[in-house]
Amino acid sequence: MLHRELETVSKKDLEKLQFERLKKSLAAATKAPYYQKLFKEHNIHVDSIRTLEHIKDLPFVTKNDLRLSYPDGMVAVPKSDIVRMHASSGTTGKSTVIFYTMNDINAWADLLARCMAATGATREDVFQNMMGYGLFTGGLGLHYGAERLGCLVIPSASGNTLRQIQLMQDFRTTIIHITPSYALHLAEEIAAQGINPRDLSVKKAYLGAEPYSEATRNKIEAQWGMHAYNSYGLSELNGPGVAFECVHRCGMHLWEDYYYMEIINPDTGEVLPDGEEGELVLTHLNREAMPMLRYRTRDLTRIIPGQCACGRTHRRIDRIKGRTDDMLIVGGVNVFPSQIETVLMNIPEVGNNYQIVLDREGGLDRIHVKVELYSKMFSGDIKNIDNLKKMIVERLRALIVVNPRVELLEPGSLPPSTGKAVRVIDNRKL
Ligand code: DLL
Repeated sequence: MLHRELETVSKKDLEKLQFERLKKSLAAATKAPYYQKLFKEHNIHVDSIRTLEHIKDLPFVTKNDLRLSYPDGMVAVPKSDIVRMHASSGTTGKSTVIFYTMNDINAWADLLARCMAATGATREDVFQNMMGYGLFTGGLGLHYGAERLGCLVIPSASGNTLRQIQLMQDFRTTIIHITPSYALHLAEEIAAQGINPRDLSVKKAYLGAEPYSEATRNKIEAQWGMHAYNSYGLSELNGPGVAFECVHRCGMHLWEDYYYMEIINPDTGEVLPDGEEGELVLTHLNREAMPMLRYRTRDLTRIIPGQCACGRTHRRIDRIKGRTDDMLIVGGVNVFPSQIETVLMNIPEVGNNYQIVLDREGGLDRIHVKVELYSKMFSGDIKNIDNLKKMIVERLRALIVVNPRVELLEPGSLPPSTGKAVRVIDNRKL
């Protein structure tokens, strides 16, 4: 089926296609050691999944399962069929690693070309990709999609602000792919160069990889004089391209021929009806190397009832409202407070209390870690404190990638916990 037919497929035909593809995903999963063990433990026979509804009989998969099956416990194809890997942002070492066959890469590129076309992008567009290239899925994911659509792709990656501006001016960029926080920062930098971002040729921005509000979208659109489209995805489910806004920009079409979606009550696991807010759970319907079955995204959203004016039948999800775990996204990088805690608590000089403060300065996210030390540390040499600070910064940076500001404090400086400790103070106005 062509994309247009697939995008406007009837509910009945979609469900038929989903079920055919689900059976393939299940058959593929039985080749992966992780699922073999899981199915055995839960006494699941994939043949007993005889309708889409039966998907509820499968247990959920979590990020922790991926970590435990590191590096390749979820791989369902011979190693020689794998052509690429990516990894979830933020963590180093044993993070969540994702593998792709050539068919997976091609299907993903097709999907991203579909997303871009839904926003009105064409082969006439100049696409400047300001997302990180490398293990992060944001850069290469859209890169291949934009090429497939026939755009001129500028793989400028993130950072190097002055060069970004130069490229936008010299090659008359029409679409940018960027995190919302970098879009805010870049607009300020452009203005600082005496240029009005509205005078550039940028007409569209694809914003994603981190949470942001409708107010932030409005601000970015006003600063740049363009339309901004919300883009959602996660590494475990390929990366970007899971859900994308069309020209109507009223919720993101979740591509239901690629992903089977459920919204669950995060506490009970019960599947909720359209319209109710809960946690998004996704199942791959056409993945060879590493099919995810009922993956708990931890992202909170709802299915927007009703059909979109564009005529696409794939249901839309609302802007992500938050997460059911404590993962923070700092400048597009995923950070778990528990990782910071582990680093701190492995340092003997560190006392009992610490606090993580997040701020947004000039559009950029800053992470500030306040750490109480044991009192004996303050009676000694100031040089020791400096060295300790350097060591904490280095250890944190090695783990969470982003550059933290570390402040060492005397015991009792931070408000003592009177119940559930408030470890994270997020001052960013997302
Ligand atoms: O952020 C993939 C991506 C790249 C999406 C580029 C869009 C654009 P991860 O690093 O695995 O993958 O982080 C995934 O980021 O579970 C959400 O919590 C959050 N997230 C992604 N897009 C949005 C969005 C990429 N549009 C995690 N709104 C997800 C809110 C988002 N949160």
